[in-house]
Amino acid sequence: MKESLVIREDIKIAIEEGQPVVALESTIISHGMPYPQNLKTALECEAIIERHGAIAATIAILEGKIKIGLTPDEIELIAKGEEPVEKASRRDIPYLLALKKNGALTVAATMIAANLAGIRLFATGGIGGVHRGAESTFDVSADLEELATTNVCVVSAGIKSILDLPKTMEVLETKGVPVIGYKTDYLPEFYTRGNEIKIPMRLDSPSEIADLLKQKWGLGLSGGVLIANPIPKKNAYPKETIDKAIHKALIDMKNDGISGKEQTPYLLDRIKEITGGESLQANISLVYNNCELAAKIACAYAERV
Ligand code: PSU
Ligand code: MN
Repeated sequence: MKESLVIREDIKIAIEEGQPVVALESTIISHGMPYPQNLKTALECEAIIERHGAIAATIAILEGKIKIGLTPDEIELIAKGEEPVEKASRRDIPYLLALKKNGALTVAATMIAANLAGIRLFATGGIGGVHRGAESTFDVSADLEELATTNVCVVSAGIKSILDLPKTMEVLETKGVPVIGYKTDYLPEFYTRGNEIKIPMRLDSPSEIADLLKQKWGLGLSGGVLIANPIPKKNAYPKETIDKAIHKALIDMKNDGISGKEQTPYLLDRIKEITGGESLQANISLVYNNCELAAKIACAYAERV
């Protein structure tokens, strides 16, 4: 129902005129980072996108409406978490709309909302994927299914390294999702640049990526594209240290009996504590880097439409 979708006026005009627009998610604000760093990061993401010539559209569900383009006050509401804001993926959208609740949207849900509005580019941190131990828990993020079906290009620092990266790559291959290494032959591993898992496709410029998107969707090959953009060298975390922190966080999670959609927020928070806050700085830096690239791709794509 279109009345559930509320697009900010300037964004609506930009989409109609084919100007570059980049979507931003809200789970990363509410469940991915602590206050007040989350608020500062969310606002800076918008500023980076605008400095690179595109319009930023942060997306969430507020009082039962899917809002494309939040105001700074609305971003603050999500960042503070004083009012209940649920982490929402595809399955949660109708429930939140029917009950007029608030929801912070995951990668999967943001792709759905962006696609409904006609936005093709989306910047995030790292996507969800196949959790370690999924062979017994069956815990596979709905982000993968969404990438298989919804026509949005997701600019990420790869798959969050708390997950099982080789299994996630296998699922993406099965589902026909192009995973593109940006200026790299190896899969970026979120907090680190990655040098172990070969990535099958590499592109070196925003305009090449825009060409790929045009080809894919022009042919009617539906589904998303995942851009894997390594964290900037100066902010990359030492691989051994982060691996140890992830290992410890996974053990703590088991001991604390955390399961389902609580897992990712728990792990990100625990890793932040174990690393004395340094993982958060890395996370913020990679998100900024993705916003910049997404804006550049959006501009190149807009020239081709
Ligand atoms: N990237 C980040 N931090 C995050 C996320 C991505 O840097 O918190 C969020 C995204 O919203 C992604 C979600 O969709 O984590 C994955 O959750 P799950 O594994 O429960 O599907
Ligand atoms: Mn899950």
